[in-house]
Amino acid sequence: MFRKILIANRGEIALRIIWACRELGIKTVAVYSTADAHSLHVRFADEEVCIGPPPSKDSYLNISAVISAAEITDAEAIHPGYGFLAESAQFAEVCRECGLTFIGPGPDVIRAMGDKAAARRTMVRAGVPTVPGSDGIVDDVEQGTGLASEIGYPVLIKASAGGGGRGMRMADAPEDFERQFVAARTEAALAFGVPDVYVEKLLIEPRHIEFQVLGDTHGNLVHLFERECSIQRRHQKLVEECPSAALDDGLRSRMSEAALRAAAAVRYVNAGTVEFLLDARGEFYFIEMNTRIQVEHPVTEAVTDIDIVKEQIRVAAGEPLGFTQDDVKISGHAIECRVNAEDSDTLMPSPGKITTFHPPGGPGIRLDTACYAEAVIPPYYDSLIAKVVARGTTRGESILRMRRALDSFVVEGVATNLALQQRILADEDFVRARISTGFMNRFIRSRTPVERR
Ligand code: MV4
Repeated sequence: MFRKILIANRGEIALRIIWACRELGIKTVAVYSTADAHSLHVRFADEEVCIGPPPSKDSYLNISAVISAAEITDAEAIHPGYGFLAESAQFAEVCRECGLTFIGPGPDVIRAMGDKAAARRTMVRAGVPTVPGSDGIVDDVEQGTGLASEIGYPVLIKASAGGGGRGMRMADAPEDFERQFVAARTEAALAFGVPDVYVEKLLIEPRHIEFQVLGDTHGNLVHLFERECSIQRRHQKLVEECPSAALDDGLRSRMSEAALRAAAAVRYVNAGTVEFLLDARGEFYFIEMNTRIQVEHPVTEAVTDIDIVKEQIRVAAGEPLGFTQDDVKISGHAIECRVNAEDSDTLMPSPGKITTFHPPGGPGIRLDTACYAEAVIPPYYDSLIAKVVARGTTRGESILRMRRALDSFVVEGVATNLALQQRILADEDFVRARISTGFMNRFIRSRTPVERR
């Protein structure tokens, strides 16, 4: 096992990784930008290294600064958390060249799944259902319109280097295709440095269902069931739950089998997430695989009692998984609400100093946060204040616990989306689990400015 790990991240996920290291008896090194000098991840790590000024590109994204910090502190491994360098194949490669263990899959796997068009091809060949669409990238308008007519409009044109909803354009009809195709390529070149796009049939208001997988270096691969992540706004997830009310045992086992086949196709090692869209007819399709720990991993931990971050560290150290597929059972139900420093109505970010911070607690509540009274939410990074996770015996009980927890969560000094989360938890369609990726649009639009005050 590792003696010392450097955590190349900040905020609640850096703290989450520190707690896992503590329980494993591993020393920790925090890195921080000057904006985070007073952050809790810095206070709770055994050592800390300042790696630069506030902008991410000069600190948390600065590969040489992070590697230097690992070298001067004699760390053996680096946990990247989520975001920042977590899905940088180049960073994973540099770690390897410097004799540091990157806690995640190898650079080849990160690259293979980061190229979304190539990932689609890999999954088609592995027999994993994908959305009807192109076999790899589409180079020219003629090829694109030909394909789009075959699969039928509307279609989505997606950036191959994108993912998570970044760089998508819809074409409604043939006369729309060229304009959207050119726009998608231009935006992709600008945003990702690569113009490549691929085409998929647009599914109407699907559900977003993802499967957590874990692989070790001994060839063991397991899944930890699904997360329902359909409640999103501008591709930012707001509420996640496990299990999904949309899956019965038959569909769950077919989807988990597809998730394992997807991971096995690239000999996946460490924690990963296989994303599917599920349409109203109950058909599911692979869309992307994420090669990192995800923000919403606690809902899976709450119902499986498996510490995913500890398992990530164990398998990165070459140990076999501590359990088999048969050992993994869902017990009860869990919901996560992301509490952000953003206005409930305008959804505008609201960085600043937190003046009052009364965290929720009590039976069935887990709070993942790096905030405290007097903490500052800097404007440079994401606006996550806390993840509130409610576990209950049933979905109904976790909803009741979540409402109670949100009620008792007091954050002053910055605007928060707590009121929006309360409205979602009180929504009749949400309570009846009638949700899809269209939920938030309808939800926001259905409120008049007067109601919103
Ligand atoms: C889609 C889709 C409909 N059809 N692909 C957005 C995030 C990225 N991972 C994929 N996304 C979508 N891909 C096809 N062929 C709809 C979305 C989508 C979406 C997906 C999951 C959760 C929320 C979403 C919101 C809008 C669009």
